Amino acid sequence: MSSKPRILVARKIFPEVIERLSQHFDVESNQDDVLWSDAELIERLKDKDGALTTGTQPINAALLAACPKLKIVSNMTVGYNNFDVAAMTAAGVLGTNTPDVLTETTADFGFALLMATARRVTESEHYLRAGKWTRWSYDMFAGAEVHGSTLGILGMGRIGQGIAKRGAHGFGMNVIYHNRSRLTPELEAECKASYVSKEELLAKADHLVLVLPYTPDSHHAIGAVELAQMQSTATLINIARGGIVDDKALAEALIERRIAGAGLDVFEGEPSVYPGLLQVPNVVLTPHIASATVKTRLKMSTLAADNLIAYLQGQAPITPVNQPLAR
Ligand code: 8YV
Repeated sequence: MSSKPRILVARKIFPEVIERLSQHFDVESNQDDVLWSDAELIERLKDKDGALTTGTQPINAALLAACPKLKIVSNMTVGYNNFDVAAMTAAGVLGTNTPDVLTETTADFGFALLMATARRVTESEHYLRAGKWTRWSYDMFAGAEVHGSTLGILGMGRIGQGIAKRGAHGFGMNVIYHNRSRLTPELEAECKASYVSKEELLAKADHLVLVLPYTPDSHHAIGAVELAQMQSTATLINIARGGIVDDKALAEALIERRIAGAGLDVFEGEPSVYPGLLQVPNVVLTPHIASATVKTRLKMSTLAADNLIAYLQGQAPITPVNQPLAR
């Protein structure tokens, strides 16, 4: 029997990363990309020392109790709301994520979604594809201005700052933000961003981008009440997590044109999408692809692998999210 630590790779990833992991570990991988139930995941993980996960596998007290050998769960994501961090810490299990390597790529996509929403790119493409374009008219798909407008950012971590810089420096936007903690004066100057209350952010943003982590506190942070505080000409962009927006309230606001449009990369209960959103024309919908470039996904999976290799070889993890208690 091999003495290498045993790990599970829970979803299909780059073959070269599996190859690299195999040099260090006994690897059970899911290159067929089967979607396992929670019970199937536990069954495969119960004799493993580590796991590489992709953010959709819940790591909770029940799983931890059933997997006594587990030492590390390495998420190939920056957001780790699939982790019950307190339960992991108590069980002596390290969690790691993949910050930094996806910041610029995800900020690029936030901007792509903002521009597509403001300038009604998908709505007008659907019209063209349906053969409805027969003549020019002065107000055909007239949208909202991007350059020189007010960019609001809710959640001002690394990705929020990346979006702020694109808006301020690239498009001459007036950038306002709200966050649990205020940035340092140096960072505010770098991002050309001003701190405002959440109320002011909602009232003043022409384009409001959500980039905050999903926690019990941020559940439905944007619901009917908040949408009512936005301008009727404003757009809402969510590249953070489903569940931060109340999708039903948003669909109603879009139908009634209480806001002008929305760009959504994430959905509560994804990959299911609230049916009302599919019926609304003034919304751009993408299937959680903000970090999806080949280079960035390779960097994310490599960092996730490096965390496993370092920690299971007795070294410090590169990007830990907790400090597990001794077992
Ligand atoms: C992931 C993400 O691709 O990193 C994150 O937090 O949302 C994306 O980059 C996604 O979570 C995979 O499940």
